[in-house]
Amino acid sequence: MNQALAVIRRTGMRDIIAGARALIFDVDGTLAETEEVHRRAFNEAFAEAGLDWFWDQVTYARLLRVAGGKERIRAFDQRNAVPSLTFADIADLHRIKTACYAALIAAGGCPLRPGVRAFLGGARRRGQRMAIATTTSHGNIDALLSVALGLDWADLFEAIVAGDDVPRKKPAPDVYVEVLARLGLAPSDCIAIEDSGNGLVAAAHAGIPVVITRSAYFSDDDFAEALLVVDDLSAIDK
Ligand code: XBP
Ligand code: MG
Repeated sequence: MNQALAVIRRTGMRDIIAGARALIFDVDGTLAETEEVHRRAFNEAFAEAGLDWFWDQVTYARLLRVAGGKERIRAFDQRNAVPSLTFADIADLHRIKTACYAALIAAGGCPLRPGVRAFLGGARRRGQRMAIATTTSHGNIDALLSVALGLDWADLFEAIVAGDDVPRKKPAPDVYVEVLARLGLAPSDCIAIEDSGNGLVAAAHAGIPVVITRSAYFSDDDFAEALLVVDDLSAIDK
C-alpha cells in the first residue's frame, strides 16, 4: 500500500477506533513489552527450583506460541520422553515465576509502549469504555499497571478478564467472550487491541475487529485478518 493510501486508511481507521463503544486491550506485548521480563522471571524461577533449565530468546520465541506460563512450562517439560514435573510441580514453579516477575517489575518497571498512555487518555476523554482481555494473571496485570499507570489503574477498566478466569486461554475466544458479556456489548461495538497471532485469532473468533500493534516477539505473525496493523499506538493518533 503506498504512503498516501496508508495515511488515508489510518485516518479512516482512527475515526472507526474513536467511534467504538469499547476498546478491549491485551496486556503483554500490547500495553508494554513485558515478555523479556517474563523470560527473566521464568529463568530465575528455574534456578530457584534447582532446575538446569534456561530459556534463551530463541527458545522463548518458540515457546511463546503456547499461551499461558503454566502451559509453556508443561510444553517445555514434555520435550523429554518422560516429563519430570507433575501438575502440582508446575503450579508451584509458576507461583515462584510470578513472584519473580512482580519483583522484577517493582525493581525496574516495564514502561508502557509508545502511544499507549496518550491512547488511553484519548479514549477516556471520548468517554469510551475500556476493558482488559489477557492470558496472564491478575497479579501480573496489577504488578505492571500499578507502576505504569498508578495504584488506581483499575479505575480505567470496566472489566478485567485474565487467563485463569475462563476455561480456555487464547487463541480460544473465551477471555473476549467474557469481556463482552460483562460489558453487555455486541462484538461489533468494540475494537480489540492486540500484538500476537494468538490474540488476533482469539478476538476475531469472538467477532471483534482487531487493531494489531506489532511487538518484539510476534512481529512476524500473520495479521491478515486485522482491521489495521501499526508499529505502535502513536501511529493512530497522528
Ligand atoms: C501473554 C501470555 C502470558 C505471558 C506470561 O499474555 O501468553 O502467558 O507470556 O504470563 P497476553 P503468565 O499477551 O494475552 O497478555 O506466566 O502469567 O502466563
Ligand atoms: Mg499479547
